[in-house]
Amino acid sequence: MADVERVLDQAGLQNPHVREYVRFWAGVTEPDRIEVVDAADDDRLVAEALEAGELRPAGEGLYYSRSYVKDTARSEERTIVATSDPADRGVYNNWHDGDELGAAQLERMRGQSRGRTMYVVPYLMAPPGSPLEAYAAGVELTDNRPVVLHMIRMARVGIAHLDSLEDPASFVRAVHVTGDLPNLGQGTPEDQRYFVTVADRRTILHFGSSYGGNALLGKIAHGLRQACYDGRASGRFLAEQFMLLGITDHETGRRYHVCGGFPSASGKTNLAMTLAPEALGERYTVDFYGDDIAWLWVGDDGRIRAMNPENGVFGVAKDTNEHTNPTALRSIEPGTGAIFTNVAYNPVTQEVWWEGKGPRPTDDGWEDWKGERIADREDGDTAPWAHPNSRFTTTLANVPNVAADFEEPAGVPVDAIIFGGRTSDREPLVRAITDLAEGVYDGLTLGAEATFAADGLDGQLRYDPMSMRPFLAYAEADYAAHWLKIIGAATQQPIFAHVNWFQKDLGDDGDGHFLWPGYRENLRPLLWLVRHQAGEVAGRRTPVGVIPTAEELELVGLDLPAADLDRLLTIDVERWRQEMGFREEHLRQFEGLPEEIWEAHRRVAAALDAEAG
Ligand code: GTP
Ligand code: SPV
Ligand code: MN
Repeated sequence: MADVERVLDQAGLQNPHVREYVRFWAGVTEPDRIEVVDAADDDRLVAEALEAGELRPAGEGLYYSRSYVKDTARSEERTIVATSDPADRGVYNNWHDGDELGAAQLERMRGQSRGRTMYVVPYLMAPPGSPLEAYAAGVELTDNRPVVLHMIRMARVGIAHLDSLEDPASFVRAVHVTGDLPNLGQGTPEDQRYFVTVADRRTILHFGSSYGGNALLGKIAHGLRQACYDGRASGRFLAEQFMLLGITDHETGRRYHVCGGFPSASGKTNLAMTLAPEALGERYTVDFYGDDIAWLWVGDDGRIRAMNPENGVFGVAKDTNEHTNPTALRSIEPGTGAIFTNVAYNPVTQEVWWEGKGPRPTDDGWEDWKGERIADREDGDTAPWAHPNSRFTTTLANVPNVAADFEEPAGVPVDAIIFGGRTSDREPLVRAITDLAEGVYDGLTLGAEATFAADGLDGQLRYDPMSMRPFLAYAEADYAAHWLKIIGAATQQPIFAHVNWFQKDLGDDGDGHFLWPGYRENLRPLLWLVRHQAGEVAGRRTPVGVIPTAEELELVGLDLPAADLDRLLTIDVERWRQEMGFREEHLRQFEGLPEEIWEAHRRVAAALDAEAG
């Protein structure tokens, strides 16, 4: 067994609580070696990973990796939030008793790191100096080197982050054990995988994966699930699956900040990295703050402030190209240190490719995401070359439009909170909501099609409250109350809005095309929203919010069929009335939902009934 004390001494890791934690888990998982990681070790670790074949070269300072074929996305049914309080049982968090589950998980992990190295990865999920720093420190123990390389890109990594702990015992204990991936029965009744957050012990125990949110524990398990719990337990903040961006109007000199949640693989990265539409590019710029997580709190100025706790982007590769997201392509250019996972690879030319990147390459030698030579595949051209949930990993500093103040500890003031998702009918392009309870109600009733980011759920229509369904840590009714409390405490309330880039032409003779061109054009409805909030455009009042008139929407340089625009800015009252019944059923699941939310529901329903006459 590894000599824990010597390794920790050599690394200068003195925090006795961290030492005790490392010692304890090394005793459980029994690694052969222990190593303490700092971000400065990246070059050496990359070299070792290349040598070991865990990474392969994909251009200068670019790397390619594959995860095990049955380990390519988050597994929602294997993910559990456990506490000692049954009142934390929600509809979506798979609540279990923490003591019971923690003990079972420990047994599952026993001896499972034999023959491997345990990497000790101290990290911070916040810009240094953040008022929420007390909730941001963690130490991931992982027996997987590619996971370490991803953590170095996605979080701020180094033992220095442990020095500033006010309470030296207060760090998230995040243990990741890969397990014997080919023998875990993924997707069968004998499935061995469990991804557990024991939230009231600030302990995360993930076993049986090396991919994404299952394994990079700073990101989803700490940055969302644990922080969701801590935000409420402390009464101080919200942790949400939100993107965060800034808009500057160079004509007026005004600056706006918009954050918001769309379910996994539904456009957060694309929106936060977007460029202004070409015809508006002189006047507006968009700054990137974050694409997947935001923590929100009431600042000293009384406004809602937001920050991105992450240090990198774990972005969907599919359909990323010069038209849809040129900014993303710049952030993964040679020299950036980016890692591509589960895309197609050409070992001869060391290129990577994914569906929607551009024309399919014709050169010989390409391998699909599983490592099979395309030329040898039985399904030849029909099966995708890249996994639909294949991703790129790069640091925020590589994103060309990253905001100058992205590491500002005080965060940025939030002007607008938006919700959206893949909804092929009913939802208009944008509808603004000024009432707090109606805004929270809108988030709670976010209904959209699930995507390939969760195993086996692609295309299912489901409710996804605030886009947090897979990440909620406690009961939904309490979550709603916490939202009302935090946003309600602000002296200047952000405006809410629901947006939809995914409405389709589904009429009798419709061809199913997206009615809205999307991508960089998405700035147009956001501009309308911030102008509406400033009182510059009135919009048209509907039972479900205020929507733009065609004249108010900045459409210069956009050639949109009149019929499509009309549909994008119309409320189908009958379809909405039908939806209200589904919403009622959905909300009824949340026992003890604040009365304000039910009142908002009844107000919207009554307004729809009145409209229908
Ligand atoms: P996670 O990282 O999984 O939480 O997802 P995300 O919300 O950041 O998703 P992302 O921005 O990476 O988008 C995923 C997919 O949505 C990609 O395949 C995009 O091409 C597609 N997409 C994004 N924006 C638009 C849009 O405006 N219109 C259309 N039609 N597709 C879009
Ligand atoms: C998501 O699935 O919403 C992601 C990717 O952002 S993962 O980090 O794998 O959760
Ligand atoms: Mn996400």
